[in-house]
Amino acid sequence: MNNTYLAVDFGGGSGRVMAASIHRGILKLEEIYRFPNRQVRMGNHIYWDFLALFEEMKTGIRQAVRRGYSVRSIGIDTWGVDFGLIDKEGNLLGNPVCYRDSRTDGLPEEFFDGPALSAHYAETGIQVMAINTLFQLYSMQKKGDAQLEVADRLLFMPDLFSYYLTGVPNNEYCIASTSELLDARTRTWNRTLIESLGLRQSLFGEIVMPGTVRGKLKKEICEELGVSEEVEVIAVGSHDTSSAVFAVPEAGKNRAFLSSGTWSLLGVELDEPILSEEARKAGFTNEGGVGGKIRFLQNITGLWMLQRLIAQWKEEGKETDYEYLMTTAEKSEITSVIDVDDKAFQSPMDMEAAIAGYCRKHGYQVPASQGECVRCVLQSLAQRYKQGIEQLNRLLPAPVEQLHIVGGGCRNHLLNRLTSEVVGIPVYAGPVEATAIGNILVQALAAGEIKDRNEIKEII
Ligand code: LFR
Repeated sequence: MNNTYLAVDFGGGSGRVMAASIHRGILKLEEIYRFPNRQVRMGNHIYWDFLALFEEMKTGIRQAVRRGYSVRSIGIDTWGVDFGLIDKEGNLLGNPVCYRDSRTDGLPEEFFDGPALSAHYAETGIQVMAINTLFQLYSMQKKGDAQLEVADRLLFMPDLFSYYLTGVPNNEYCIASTSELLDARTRTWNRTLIESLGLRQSLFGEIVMPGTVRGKLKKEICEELGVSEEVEVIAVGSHDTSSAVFAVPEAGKNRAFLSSGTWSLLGVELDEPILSEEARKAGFTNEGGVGGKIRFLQNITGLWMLQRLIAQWKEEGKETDYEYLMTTAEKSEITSVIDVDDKAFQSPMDMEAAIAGYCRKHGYQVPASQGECVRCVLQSLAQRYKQGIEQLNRLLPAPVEQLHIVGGGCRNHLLNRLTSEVVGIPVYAGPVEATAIGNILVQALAAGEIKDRNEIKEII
């Protein structure tokens, strides 16, 4: 199979390598390889296992080759904000730390006083969140982390994978925008902000736009993977959400997207950022999108809570069959609605206890069964989406008329139903593989195989 695009998509819970080709408006997509992405608690930190992930990516590419795919290009996307630092020789200085690590707790409050916050938002357009790169770097700087002293370049996760495939260090625009270190209007590094952090400007390199070439595969990588030396790594919307949003059909106006996975990203695509105080106060962020668009969205704690519950129940030897959990949740009559974005749910050791504790504290009915617990989480998410849409409607010139749910989470029929019951506008679900599709569309555009994303009529 000639002219295959490979999408390597790393999510917070798992990663996958997908192979795709396009023929007369039909996009054929095959999942080649899927692997877990585990967070490692070690010493005082939570890390990503970068080395294992890099090996898994190579395994996936090799398997695609073994299945007879002739690779044309590769696009890589990952979750946002996290990064690795490399030295002059290209050595990775330490495993990337996970954004759920507590090293940034309380730092936004320490870094900004009130008025500075508004000015900062007016420049970066990014919702201040402790997980963001800005605060991760601030925490390292405060502790005098030796890595910063010897670092030559900062590479976000997709940049890092791309670097070790090509040997070319660059920062892709969409992922860089999640750092809270870019200027939303000029779409380049906010050099003043970098200076105020006391960081060397040279850490932050060339910003490449989606659709451009990041680099060719290194010779030794080609040999290892069995691919031609002509294979290029293309800069896609390398923040997973930017790829997912790019896969949402464009037709029709006033359409909001909900990219549903570990996180729920709810918002709209705009041509220019909204940098007002109202937008900031409502918790909106202006992230960089493919094609120079802005993803104006809220970061909502998504299916993370459910993922943690299931992982925990598995360890405890309880029932974890998805259908069973959803059926019992459907029958459950608990009415408790929790604030899914509460800090208590960010990375508790025991998610079930965190939910019970929250309900007790607020005088809500405490879930007494697995079904009630799941129901409580899902209806809370649905309510949160409703609130997000109301907030969007207050900020946009015209109200949202449809909600388009994409990503793995759109397979959760109960959540879709609960959402459509409360939001009061038509809800459409799919595609599930939006991130991989968005990733591939950008590669196909770069190759000149399609002229715009609406050319794809069917996905198999
Ligand atoms: C989703 C996502 C979100 C981002 C979060 C943390 O996978 O990329 O967009 O806010 O992960 O990086």
